[in-house]
Amino acid sequence: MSGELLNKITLSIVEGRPDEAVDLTRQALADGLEPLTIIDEGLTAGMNIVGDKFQTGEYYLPHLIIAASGMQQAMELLEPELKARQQAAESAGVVVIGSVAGDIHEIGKSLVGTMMSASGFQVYDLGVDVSTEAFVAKVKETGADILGLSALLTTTMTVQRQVVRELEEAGIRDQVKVMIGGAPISQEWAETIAADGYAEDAVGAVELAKQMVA
Ligand code: B12
Repeated sequence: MSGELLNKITLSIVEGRPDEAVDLTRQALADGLEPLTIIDEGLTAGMNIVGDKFQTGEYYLPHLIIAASGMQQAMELLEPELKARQQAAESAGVVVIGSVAGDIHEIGKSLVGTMMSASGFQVYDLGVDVSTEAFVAKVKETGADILGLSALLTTTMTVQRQVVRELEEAGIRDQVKVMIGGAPISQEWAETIAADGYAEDAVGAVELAKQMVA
């Protein structure tokens, strides 16, 4: 039963019906499905198919925009549920997060921020297309323990390296752990640019953040 509902959520994203994605998400929550299951096996599964279709030329930019709108509206229902389920410990640490300059993909970055905040971290989400200077300034201002850098494009991955270098030049590289993520990112890339860690998804990001402040 739940598999069928999750498939319907995936289809509503792939076929561009945002209102239906929201209605089905509401139904899935009412049926007792876990928010993370709905995100991973319903919504994100749909976004990945949309991305593949875009890559092969079957879909165009408007398809991506409509799919993103469906997922974002569904996330508005899911975020409070995610927060309610996490056992927020006493302040786990301070996190600054954002999508790097030139990158306007925000859904995954926001999900990582929400999960961290639900796990007790104090999160400063700077949004998307964040300049390198703004990241460095916010780390200085907040004395952040962790800086999270999201990049969804192969062209913006390199900006993650620029931020790491800028932290070095500002003399604060050893005061903050840099965590990177996004679809094209890998552990190997983290090592190449001397970041402190990489996580594939929001659950992994929280685990890594906990290890980083331990
Ligand atoms: C939705 C979408 C868009 C939307 C974004 C809307 C929004 N408000 O966010 C819009 C339409 C704006 C868009 C635009 C473009 N997009 Co786009 N987009 C996507 C799509 C379909 C889904 C992304 C998404 O939201 N996924 C769902 C979330 C939950 O997953 P996620 O983002 O990967 O995040 C998870 C992990 O990566 C990780 N994570 C993410 N951030 C971080 C940060 C940290 C610190 C950590 C630890 C982990 C972490 O955890 C997250 C949660 O689990 C992807 C395809 C794909 N499969 O990724 C293409 C994709 C990323 N886009 C692509 C492209 C090419 C573009 C455009 C250049 C298209 C164009 N011709 O204009 C523009 C670029 C705009 C820009 N300058 O940024 C390509 C990138 C190819 C490449 N390798 O560079 C992709 C891969 C599609 C494809 N297969 O071709 N896009």
